[in-house]
Amino acid sequence: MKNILYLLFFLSTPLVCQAVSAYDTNDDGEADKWIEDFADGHMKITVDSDYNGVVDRVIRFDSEGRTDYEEYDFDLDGLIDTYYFYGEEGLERQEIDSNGDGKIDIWVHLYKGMFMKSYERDTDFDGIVDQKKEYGSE
Ligand SMILES: [Ca+2]
Ligand SMILES: [Ca+2]
Ligand SMILES: [Ca+2]
Ligand SMILES: [Ca+2]
Repeated sequence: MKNILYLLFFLSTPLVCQAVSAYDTNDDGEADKWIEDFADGHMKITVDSDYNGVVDRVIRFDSEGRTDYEEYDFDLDGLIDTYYFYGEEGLERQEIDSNGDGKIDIWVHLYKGMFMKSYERDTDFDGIVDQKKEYGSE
């Protein structure tokens, strides 16, 4: 499921990037923050927050400046472990790799950007959801 979402994400992204700006925020001579402006007005910020040369944070903004996608490597092991997907009402879904094996094992669905609608978990990390909980949606 995660791969399909990813594919759609990239297919909906214009392939032509207008401009990339690289920044060296800690003055060590290596770029650690990149800002890309795309032809359709959206923007992407990529950050290497611990300056080890490996990107650990990506944030995308739509043409109106609203966040529409984020990914983080919170434990800085080089693998992205948390993804945020945004819709019209703000944050819609969070996907988490809680054991650092590179595979999502928690899916959280939200409404109105902050209320939990439901979640699914793969508690034994075999790739199959084994726990689901639904909350009220309104
Ligand atoms: Ca730097
Ligand atoms: Ca890093
Ligand atoms: Ca990680
Ligand atoms: Ca996992």
